[in-house]
Amino acid sequence: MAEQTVTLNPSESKVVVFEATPQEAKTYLVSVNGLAGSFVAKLPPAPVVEIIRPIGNVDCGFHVWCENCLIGGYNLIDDPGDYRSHDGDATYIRAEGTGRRAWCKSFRMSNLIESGVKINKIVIHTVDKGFTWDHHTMIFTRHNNTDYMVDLTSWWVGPWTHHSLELTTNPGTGLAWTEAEINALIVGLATYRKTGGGLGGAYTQMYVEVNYTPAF
Ligand SMILES: [Ca+2]
Repeated sequence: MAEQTVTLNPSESKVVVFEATPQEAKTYLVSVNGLAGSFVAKLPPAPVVEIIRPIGNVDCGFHVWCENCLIGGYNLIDDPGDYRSHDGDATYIRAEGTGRRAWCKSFRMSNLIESGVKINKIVIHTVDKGFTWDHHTMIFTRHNNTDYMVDLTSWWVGPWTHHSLELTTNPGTGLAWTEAEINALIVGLATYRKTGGGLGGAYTQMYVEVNYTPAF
């Protein structure tokens, strides 16, 4: 047990410091020569994953060319749950038209429920489909009006398929995401289509998992 002897003259005071390194998360009682007090040792909070979803359409930086976007857009890809519970062909957006063309569509996302958090990473999830024509699965995040695009596939055709993009930093800053950036997050989907008319790439669901550490 730590011990310090302090001698005081009348009207004199001194600060006495004892250091303690708690080994467990609990309340520790402190007694100094009959003076009782306490302190609480807490574990650091565990990371939490919160899902945010599209809540609005935002103009895209390049050619918008999109079936269904005019009648909704974001609410066609806000299917609840995760990528295993998407609604498939029920609601989706897709590239349309003829010829080899690029297409994109971007969305504002909901805010985090909790505040005062430290963002560890985000993972953007999408479920998309290559119809009769090949497409590329591309996801971008926007920062200061610039879109930072990541092409996740080469040309492909296939059924509804889960793709995701993990970002530990904001590509626009090269730094960890801030809470303000997440609450103003704009995420986009894009595709190329190889050639011809008919059905191109389609998206039925998109959401973002935000991994953060709550305030201590
Ligand atoms: Ca859908």
